[in-house]
Amino acid sequence: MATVTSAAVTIPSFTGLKAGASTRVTASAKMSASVTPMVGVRASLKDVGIAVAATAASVMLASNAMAIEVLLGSSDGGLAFVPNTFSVSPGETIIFKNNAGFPHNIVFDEDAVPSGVEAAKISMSEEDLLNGPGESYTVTLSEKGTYSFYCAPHQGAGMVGKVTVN
Ligand SMILES: [Cu+2]
Repeated sequence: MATVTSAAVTIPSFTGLKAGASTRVTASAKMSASVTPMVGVRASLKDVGIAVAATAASVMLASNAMAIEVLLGSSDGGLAFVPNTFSVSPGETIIFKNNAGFPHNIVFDEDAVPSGVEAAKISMSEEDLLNGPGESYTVTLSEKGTYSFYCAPHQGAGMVGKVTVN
């Protein structure tokens, strides 16, 4: 909610519109008594400005709230990430969630992440495991590019995946 308020307030066009409306009303009042309809028109324009600002804020919130859930272990017991290949936007939340066949973990391959990215910072430790049903590991990736990852206990069984940030 705090985000909505600050986003609406800092949109410059809204402030500009409001300032313009006050100036016009003052000038008209000096010229004639027919100022009332003018004020009405300006007031609705101001309302439109608020509506536009509010819409922009909700769109921003929606994109921040984007997340993808990746299941650890397929429901038929397969040792796999589901999905095992997917794309996200920079900063989108990726939630890896225990589904079946655990324990699992998520380790990014230091040889297959975009240059400058430290695989260790976005990975669980190789020894760290998600043991219980529904346990999860959440990560966000900001650098664009392709990242390979695997589950350390099941890498040999083919539990590997690839995410593209674009
Ligand atoms: Cu696994």
